[in-house]
Amino acid sequence: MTILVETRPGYRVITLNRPERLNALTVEMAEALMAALAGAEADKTCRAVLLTGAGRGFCAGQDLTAIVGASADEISDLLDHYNPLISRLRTLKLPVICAVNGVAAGAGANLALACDFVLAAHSASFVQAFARIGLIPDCGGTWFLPRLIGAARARALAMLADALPAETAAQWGLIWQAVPDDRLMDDAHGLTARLAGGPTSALALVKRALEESAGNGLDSQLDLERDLQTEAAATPDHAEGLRAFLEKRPPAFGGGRS
Ligand code: T3D
Repeated sequence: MTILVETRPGYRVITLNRPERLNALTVEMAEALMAALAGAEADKTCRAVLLTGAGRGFCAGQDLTAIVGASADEISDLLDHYNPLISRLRTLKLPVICAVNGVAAGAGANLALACDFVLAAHSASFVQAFARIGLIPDCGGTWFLPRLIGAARARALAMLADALPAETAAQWGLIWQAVPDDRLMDDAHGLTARLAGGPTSALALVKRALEESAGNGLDSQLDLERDLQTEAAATPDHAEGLRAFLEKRPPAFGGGRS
């Protein structure tokens, strides 16, 4: 099995599972990931997703042994499998937390960056390895990098292909947090459980608003916020949030979603 899926109360854990190749990506794996994300979204009891890797690496990007001898067209056809996966992560109506347990290279780094929260172990690193093999960052790398860390740092990571240690990645704002190795999975499960207990529909709308902001001017974004706020205001979780405030107790969000 190239991925493992585990159900926890309120959320699912998806583990990339080719540890002998640092969880390098294959088409089969991308398809399994797409199916696992669809399954998580279809399950109304699932309110968040945690993505991580088995073994000492998170994901070493495209499995290079699978593209030896492939034509340029065959290589670019791979993106027909990977691009939908990146889009799916961005539009999934659930928070996705990525626990980067080791090196995240090439498409593996950008798979992590497509998630809503990235927590990385101090020993982990992020490598836009593409230039090392004469390719350009794909799987959203050229979109995520300048937006997250600015043009100068994006250019350096993409063109030099040096490994960026997790702690620097967190200082630069590329990821949410770098944590000691022995705390990574506890912290990642804690964050995922916390988000799974949140107002699921509102969190999905936050995700959409932030995503669309990248292509909007302020006036368009204000219009979008009004539309999405109308949707959020109609959810039972909004009513519960207000009741909890007035009753001076923590909210118990049901997370119902359409
Ligand atoms: O255009 C397209 O559509 C194509 C898509 C492209 C998207 C991409 O992701 S391109 C970038 C592909 N990834 C890379 O170039 C990274 C290759 N890997 C590395 O540079 C290094 O392995 C790492 C820096 C990630 C980690 O180094 P290290 O020293 O910790 O581990 P290692 O010894 O190199 O790797 C351990 C094993 O995993 C090793 O196998 P072995 O010798 O024990 O049998 C190694 O060959 C294997 N491995 C690592 N990365 C890949 C891989 N096998 C296949 N594909 C890999 N990407």
